[in-house]
Amino acid sequence: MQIWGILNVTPDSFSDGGRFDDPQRAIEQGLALAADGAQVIDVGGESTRPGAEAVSEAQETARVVPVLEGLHAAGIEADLSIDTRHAAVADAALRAGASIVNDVSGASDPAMLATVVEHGAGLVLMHMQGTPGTMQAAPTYEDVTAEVAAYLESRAAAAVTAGVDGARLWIDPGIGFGKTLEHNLTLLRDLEGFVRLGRPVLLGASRKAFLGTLTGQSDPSLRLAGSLACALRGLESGVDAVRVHDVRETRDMIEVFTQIR
Ligand code: PMM
Repeated sequence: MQIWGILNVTPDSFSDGGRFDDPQRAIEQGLALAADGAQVIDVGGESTRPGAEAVSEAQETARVVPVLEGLHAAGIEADLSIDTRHAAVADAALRAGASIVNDVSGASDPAMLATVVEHGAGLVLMHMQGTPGTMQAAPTYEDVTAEVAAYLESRAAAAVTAGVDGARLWIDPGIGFGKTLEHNLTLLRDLEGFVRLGRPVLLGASRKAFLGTLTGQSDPSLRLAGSLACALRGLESGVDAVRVHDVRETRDMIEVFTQIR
């Protein structure tokens, strides 16, 4: 199972907002995540937490490009991913050294799939109900697992039709994006169903709010244990990668569990 390290270059992400909004510090953090064992560094310039401030595409691009260029110039061994919903940002990021687009909106920008194809990039399609501003208001599903899986299959089919390389096309159930606590737990319980869809699966649960609900830890940086429980569940279910803040701890957990097994 791969580890994708999270590098948010935003002033307001829920867990690490403001820590890496200086490009030099962000580059150092990206290199540290890679040294700790991340195979992919996922760079994001727009916070998607509920109620986050809107940023223009120009601002988002200006945040991520120097960091991607710096990591690339430093000869980082990890692959670089750009976490964006905007094709113009993805295009600039792919020119700056990224090779994967991580799109929490399932490639909703009409130009996104063509941009990914033009660069021969990898693509993550994530499920979200609603938009970041409204998604946690009242998430509803008849059958969350079936609906999320059907959405991901239809978006993946559209991506393949557009010419995206099927071997580099990831799906992600989108823990916390338009989901109640019960929806998140159901999706985590049903991960094998996503693995059976036959595409690489990425799981992102690190430090998310539902872990605070379950443990009483309101400070995201104190949600490591809950995050590791989710990563272990991902490992057990056969997902291909976990997207995490705490790379070294996750790597150690995977190493120990793998040796036991
Ligand atoms: N979660 C966040 C941002 N981007 N991308 C994918 N593919 N999956 C996720 O679960 C996901 C994501 C929100 O978390 P952050 O603010 O810590 O980056």
